[in-house]
This record gives sequence, C-alpha cells and structure tokens, in this order.
Amino acid sequence: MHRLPGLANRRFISVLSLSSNLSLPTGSTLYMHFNHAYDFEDNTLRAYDGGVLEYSINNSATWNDASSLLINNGYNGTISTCCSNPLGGRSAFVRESNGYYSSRLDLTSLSGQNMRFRFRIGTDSTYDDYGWFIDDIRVYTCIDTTAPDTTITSQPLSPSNSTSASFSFTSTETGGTFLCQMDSGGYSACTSPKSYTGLTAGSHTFYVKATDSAGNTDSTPASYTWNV
Ligand SMILES: [Ca+2]
Ligand SMILES: [Ca+2]
Ligand SMILES: [Ca+2]
Ligand SMILES: [Ca+2]
Repeated sequence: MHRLPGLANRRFISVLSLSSNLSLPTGSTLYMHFNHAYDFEDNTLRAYDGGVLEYSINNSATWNDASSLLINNGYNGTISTCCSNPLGGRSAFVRESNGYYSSRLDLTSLSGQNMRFRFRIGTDSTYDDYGWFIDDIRVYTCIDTTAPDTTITSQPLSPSNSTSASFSFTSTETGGTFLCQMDSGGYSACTSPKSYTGLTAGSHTFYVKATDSAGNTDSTPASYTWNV
C-alpha cells in the first residue's frame, strides 16, 4: 500500500509515479485497476485539495490526464480554483471516499505503447487532510475463452433438383474463420458463401463451424441435411 500524504506542504504537488515504462501488448483489451481510499481537504463549499491520475506515452516528456480512460469510478468532483492549488479547476478525486473502493481504466487505446503513470495530489495554500492511500495496482488483459456460435443463413431447397449447392453462414463474432465439411469429407477452411458441385443423388449434410480470433471453435457446428 502506498500513501500519498496530503500534508502540510502548501501549494504542493505530491507524486507517486512508476519508475519505468510499462510495455503494453497489442491486440488485446487492456485494463488498469487500483484500490484506493482518500480524504482531501474540503468543506461544504469547496474541494480545496484533490488527486488526479496521469499517464505518459513519451518517457515522461508530457503527461495526459487519465479521465477519459477512467471507465469505472472516475473522478468525483473538481478542485476549487479559490486558493492557489496548482491543480485548481481540474476534475479529480476530491473530498472523502469513506473507505477503500476500486477504480478501473480502459487502456485498450494505448495498446502497443510504452506507458508510465503517476498519481498526483494538488494542495492549496492552507490546511490538509489524510491524503490518498493506493493499493493493488494491476494492469491486465482479458482473454477471450468463449466460443462463437455458427448459423447457416442460406441453403438449397430440399428436395433439390440441382447437383450443386451453395451455403451462406455467419458467426456471432467478427474477425474469425470458418471450417466447412460436406458429409463425412472432413473439415477444411472456407468462407461464406461456400459452393459445392457434382453432388450425387441422395441425402447430404453440410456442416460449418466458426473459430474466433482467439482460437475458440464452436463445439456444436451448424448443419443442414437435404436431398438431391
Ligand atoms: Ca476531507
Ligand atoms: Ca489544503
Ligand atoms: Ca470468443
Ligand atoms: Ca454452435
């Protein structure tokens, strides 16, 4: 647990920052999560002190406020411009959290970047409160473990008087691939529409199953049985 004191240094900025860059992977849904509790100077009129979260993607040359990335439990107020707080006027965590809770950022827009972040407290010219307690900072990605489902959207009539057949199909997920099989011929890669020719008279069954971009394959292929 890290404590950023909201202490008696006046018109002060107190910083907790990461000492090295985080290399964010590409092609994933990325999140950052942290637990925190805070008590900043305030009264019924104003939030005099407060804390912000910022990130840099250029080795700390410039810093951006993370407010647009905070998707769960973001800033809860604005620091007053009354009393020389260096962060006056900015949206921030202010007043009291009344215990620990968690906030979450969606970092997907920064995937592939080298990111650094920092927690900053801005205090005004007088008074203070307990400060900001920050714990369990995690940057993580969510792995897709859910298979798509496959649907045949067009097929031949049954019975059919044609020895050829064409099928269209869709997946519940975009960006994946399909495997098709005619009767017991084995699955092979295919795209929609898939056509077959030279079918013999009798009963045939077409099967198709989708695989998503994470490699999960529909375990219950869609199928269609008809008579030629
Ligand atoms: Ca307070
Ligand atoms: Ca203060
Ligand atoms: Ca999936
Ligand atoms: Ca299925």
